[in-house]
Amino acid sequence: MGGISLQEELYCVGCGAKLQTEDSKAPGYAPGSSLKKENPLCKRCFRLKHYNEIQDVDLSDDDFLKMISSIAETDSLIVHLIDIFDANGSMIPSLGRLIGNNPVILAGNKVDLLPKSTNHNKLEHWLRAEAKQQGLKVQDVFLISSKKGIGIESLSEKIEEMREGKDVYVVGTTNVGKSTFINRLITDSTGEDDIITTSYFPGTTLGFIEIPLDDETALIDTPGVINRQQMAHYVSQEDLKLITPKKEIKPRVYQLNAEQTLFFGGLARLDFVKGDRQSFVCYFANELPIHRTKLEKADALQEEHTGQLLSPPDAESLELLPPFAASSFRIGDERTDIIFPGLGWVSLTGGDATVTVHSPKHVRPSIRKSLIS
Ligand SMILES: Nc1nc2c(ncn2[C@@H]2O[C@H](COP(=O)(O)OP(=O)(O)OP(=O)(O)O)[C@@H](O)[C@H]2O)c(=O)[nH]1
Ligand SMILES: [Mg+2]
Repeated sequence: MGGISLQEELYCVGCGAKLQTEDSKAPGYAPGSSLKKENPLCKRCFRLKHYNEIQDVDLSDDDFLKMISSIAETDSLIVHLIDIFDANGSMIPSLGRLIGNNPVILAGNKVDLLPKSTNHNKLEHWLRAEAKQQGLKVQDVFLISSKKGIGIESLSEKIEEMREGKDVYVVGTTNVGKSTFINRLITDSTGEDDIITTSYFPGTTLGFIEIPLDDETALIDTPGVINRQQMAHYVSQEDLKLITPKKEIKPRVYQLNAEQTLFFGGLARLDFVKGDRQSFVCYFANELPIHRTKLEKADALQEEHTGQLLSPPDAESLELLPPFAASSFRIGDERTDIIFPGLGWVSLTGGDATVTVHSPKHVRPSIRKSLIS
């Protein structure tokens, strides 16, 4: 017997893929029996939810972009979610092309990961300035934690005020927490937990998922935009788990003299080339090992020990990682953060310093005024 022919189209509540019973490798596959359930889940979501196991799907970056760019035709409100831990990597400068002239609220998610000493006002200002610099027009900026429920209430109120009875699309780069955010709103209003599938793997959501707001309008989860500059695409699943902070980051402080080097696992390296002895305060997942060495030994160490003493990367990541490129920064008196996208940042306490960052070619480092008060 062939697959069940469906009277009405059914979509997976976990990922938004159209459910089908024919091709077990394609998105939305579910055994016929599960389609009779109230909230049917595809096999991929089932396995993700229960075994934390990801099945690759045959959808390209372009397929997702095409889907998302249909938002340009709508009259709606956009919530552009970014991951404040990877703000540069998760902001979408070309958002306008995807969503047309619809108004945008920018929400920086995952604030629960920041150390207590972070100045939220400074961070908000920085996000505003960064958005402007990237040519992104936003009406308002919020800092939230979808996981811990921080800032959700004021953002919801703003959404309600600004949507003027229209649909709301939550868009963003993959993995910023769009689905977790919507789950949080569902939990707050209905008490039901974890309706939509979320995971630390990029590319979890595969289609639009509509959550009704009232009889006519909906809150819509969307698949993530894929940004090939994100570290997440160049490391194994195991390493991704390790470099993704899970709890509030505990800053690690190193007093460095010039001509010393810090390795962040073997995924990035910071050379203190020139300048006065000063503190280098490191904000990375607490599990990511940091090694200090002399600059003159750094090349050899990197050459010989990446993947062993300097790990992550594990063997699988070593195959995925692009070659390293070097960027130099001259830092003045002001407290400055050197950002390693997708990994974290290092805050320099001030005083002249010349540093060189070595990191995977497509994952470009940058600097900003320090966020610590
Ligand atoms: N610490 C922390 N982690 C979060 C937060 N929100 C989401 N996450 C985690 O970020 C990862 C990605 O979350 P998702 O909700 O699946 O992200 P998404 O944007 O829907 O991802 P795609 O569907 O792949 O585009 C998961 O491991 C979440 O647990 C948050 O506020 N704080
Ligand atoms: Mg999602």
